Amino acid sequence: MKIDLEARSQEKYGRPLAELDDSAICAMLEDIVREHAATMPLNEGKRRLYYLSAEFLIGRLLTNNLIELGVYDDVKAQLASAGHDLGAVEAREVEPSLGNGGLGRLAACFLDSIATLGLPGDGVGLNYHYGLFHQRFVDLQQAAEPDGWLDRQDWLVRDEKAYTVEFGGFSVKSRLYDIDVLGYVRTTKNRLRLFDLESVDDSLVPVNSIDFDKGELAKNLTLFLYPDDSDDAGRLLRVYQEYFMVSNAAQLILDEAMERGSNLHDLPDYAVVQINDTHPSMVIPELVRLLVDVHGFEFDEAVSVVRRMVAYTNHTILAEALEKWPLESLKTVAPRIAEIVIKLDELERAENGSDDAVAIVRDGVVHMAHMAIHYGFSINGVAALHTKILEDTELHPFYELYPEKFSNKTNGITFRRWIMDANPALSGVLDDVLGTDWRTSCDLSGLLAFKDDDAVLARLDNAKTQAKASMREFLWETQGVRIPEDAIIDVQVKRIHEYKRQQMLALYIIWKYLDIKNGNIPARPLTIIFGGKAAPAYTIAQDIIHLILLLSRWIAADPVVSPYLQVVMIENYNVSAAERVIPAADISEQISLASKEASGTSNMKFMLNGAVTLCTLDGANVEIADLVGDENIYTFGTSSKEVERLYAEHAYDAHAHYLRPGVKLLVDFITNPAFLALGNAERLHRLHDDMAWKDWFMALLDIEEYIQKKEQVLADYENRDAWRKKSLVNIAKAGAFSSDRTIRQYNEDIWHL
Ligand code: C3B
Repeated sequence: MKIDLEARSQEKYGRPLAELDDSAICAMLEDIVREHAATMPLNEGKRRLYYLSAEFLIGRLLTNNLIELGVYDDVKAQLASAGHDLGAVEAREVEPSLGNGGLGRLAACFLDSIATLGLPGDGVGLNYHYGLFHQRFVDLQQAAEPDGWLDRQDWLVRDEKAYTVEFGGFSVKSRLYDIDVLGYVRTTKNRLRLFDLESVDDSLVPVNSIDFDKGELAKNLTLFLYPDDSDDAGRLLRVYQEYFMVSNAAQLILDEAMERGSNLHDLPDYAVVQINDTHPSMVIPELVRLLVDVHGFEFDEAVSVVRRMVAYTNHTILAEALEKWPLESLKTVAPRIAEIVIKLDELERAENGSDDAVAIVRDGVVHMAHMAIHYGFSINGVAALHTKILEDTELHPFYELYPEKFSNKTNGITFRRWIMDANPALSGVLDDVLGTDWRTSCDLSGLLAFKDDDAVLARLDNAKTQAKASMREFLWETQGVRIPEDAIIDVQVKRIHEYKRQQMLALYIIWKYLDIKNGNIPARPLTIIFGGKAAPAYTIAQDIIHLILLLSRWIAADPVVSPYLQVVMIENYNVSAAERVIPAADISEQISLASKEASGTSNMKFMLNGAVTLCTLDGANVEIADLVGDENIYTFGTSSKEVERLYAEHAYDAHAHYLRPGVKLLVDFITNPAFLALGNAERLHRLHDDMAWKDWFMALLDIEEYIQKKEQVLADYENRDAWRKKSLVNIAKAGAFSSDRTIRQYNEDIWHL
C-alpha cells in the first residue's frame, strides 16, 4: 500500500500537510485506513468462526492498523518531514470502551491473531453507545460517568444486514455495524460485527451520570456495557441484552451459511461458534429455535446440529461470574427460549440419567455454564492450572461425564499491539538483534544467546529507559503527576477486585511507609502504580480505591517519605494507558489469591516488555515461572491446593491473622485518626472491618511473605547486571504467550477452520 499524505491533505482539506492540526491528520489517516480496508477481501474458507463475546476491548485502532498494513514507519516519516509527530496524532483518537477487563481484551487479541493467521473468523458483539463507564476521582473516590465514545469517533461501517428480535410482548429491529479487522501484513481481513438497536435513544442517559431509565427497553438495550446489575431491573436488562446479542448473532450465522450454500442440515460444516464466557450461551437455544420454528427442523435434529457447532470457554471459577438467571426472567425476556431451555434440560436429564448437580434448570434457576457444557462439543479453561481446577473440582461432575470435551488453551496476547505498537524502542532492539521474523513467528528465544552480551543488555536497558520516559510524559500530561527519573516502577493494573488483592499491595505500602518513617531509607525511589475500575455496585472495591487514593495523597504530603515512595492511581485506566505503562514497568504485580485468577493476561504483557514478575502461583503465573526458572521470577504465597482446602473446611480464620502483631499494625493504620479525618470514615471502617473479620481472599494469610519477597525484589534490583539478565530472559521466553500460538491451538483442537 502506497500513501501520499501531502496529496491527500490537498485533496481532503485543500491545504498542505504542514498546516493541518493533529485532529485533522488523525481523521485523514482513519479515512485512508478505512478506505483501504474496504477494498480488502474477507478471509475465505468453508467453515467460518463466530467468536461471540459481550466484550471486545479493542483499544485505539489507528496505530495498530497502520502497523498491520506495514505503513507505520512510512507515515511517521512523512508526517515528521511536515513537522508533525505521529504520537500526538494518535492521541487524538478516542478509545472505544467496549470491554471491561481481561476477557474483553483477550477477545481483541484473538481477533488480531485470527486475522494475522488468515483464518476466516469474525467477532460478534454489541455496539454499546457508552461502553463501560468513564472513571473519575472525586474526593479521593471513584465517580462513574458515561463515556460516549460513538459521537467522537467512528471506525464503524454500516452493514445492510438487520434483523428482528422478538422479546416477550414486543420486538425490536437491529442494525449492524462492522469494524474491519486487519491481520499483520495480510491482504485479506475479518470483521468485528457489532449489533445495535435501530430505535436506540442516547438522550436517555443523563449528563455525567450512568443512572438511566432501565424500563425503556426498546430504547436502552445497547446503551451500556454491564448496566449496574445490583438490582432486579439491572439484572433483567442484562438478560435482554444477552438475548438481543445472541438472537442477532444466530440469525446472522444462519443467513451467511445459507448464502454460502448450506442447507442448514450441514450447518456445522459452515459455522463454528465460540462462546466467550457464559454471556452469549443463550445462542444455543436460539439456534435451536431458529432451526425448529423458522426452518422446520425436528427438535432432535436441531439439537444435534447445534451440538456439533458450539464450543464454550470458561474464564473464571468465581461463582458470581458464572451466570445463573431465574427461569422467570427468561420467560419474561424470551418465552420461547425458556421453553427450549426446559426441553434441553429434560433431554439432558434423560440422556445422562444425571442428577441436580449438573442440571441446566434447578430450583427455578437456569445455569448458563451447564447448558454450554452439555450442548457444546468443547469446553476449555484459559491456563493449565485453571483447567485443572475445572476438571478436578469446580466442574468435576461434568468432567466425569465428558472428559473428551475438556481441554486447556492458555491465553495469549498479540505482539503487534503489545510490543510493536506499545514499545517501539524494544521493538527496534529486537529487530536489530533478531531480525524481523519475530514479528510473525513471535519466537524471541534467540535473545537467550545474548544473555552475557553487555551491548545487548545495555540496549535493552536503554529501551526500558525510553519506555519509562514515555510513561512519565503520559502520567504528567494525563494525571498531573511527576515520577522521579530513577524510580523503580512497580505496577498492578487490572480491574479492582478483592481476589486480585490490590488491598494486599496497599498493606505493603503502609508497611513501607512506616519502615521509611523508622529510618530505613531505600536505595532509590519506588513508584507504585495502580490502575483499574471497580464495578459501580461493588462497595468494597470502591473502598479499596479510596484507600489507595488516600495513601497516595498522604505519602505525597510527607516530606520524609515522599522522596522514596510514591503511589499513583491512574484515573480511567484503559488500553491506551496500558500501552504507556506496561512497557515502563520493572516489577509486575500478579498477587491474586492462588486458584482465583483464571489466567491473567497483563502478566504476559509485562513479561514480554521485560518486567520481572512478583506473583503467587496462580493462573498463567505458574507457566511463566516454569518457563523463566526460579532465578528470574519471585513467587510467594499459599498454594492453590491449600487455599482450596481452607475454603472447603472453612478453616481460614481472618481474625486470628489480623491479631498477629505485625499484621494488626498495618490493618489498623487504615483507620488511624488522620485518615479518618482526611478521607471517608465509613469506607475506611468498612474496609478495615472486612479485612479484620472476613478477608475472604486471604490477604492477611500471605501479607508477611509478600512483604519479604518484595523487599528481596527491591534489593536484587540494585544488582543491575543480574537484573538486566532476568529481564532479558523474561522477554526471551515470552514467545509462548503469543495469542497466535493460542489461536493455532483453538483452531487445531476446536475450530478446524
Ligand atoms: C478474566 C479472568 O479474570 C482472567 O484471569 C483471564 O485472564 C481473562 O478473563 C481472560 O481469560 N475474566 C474477565 O475479565 N471477566 C469475566 N467475566 C471473567 C473472567
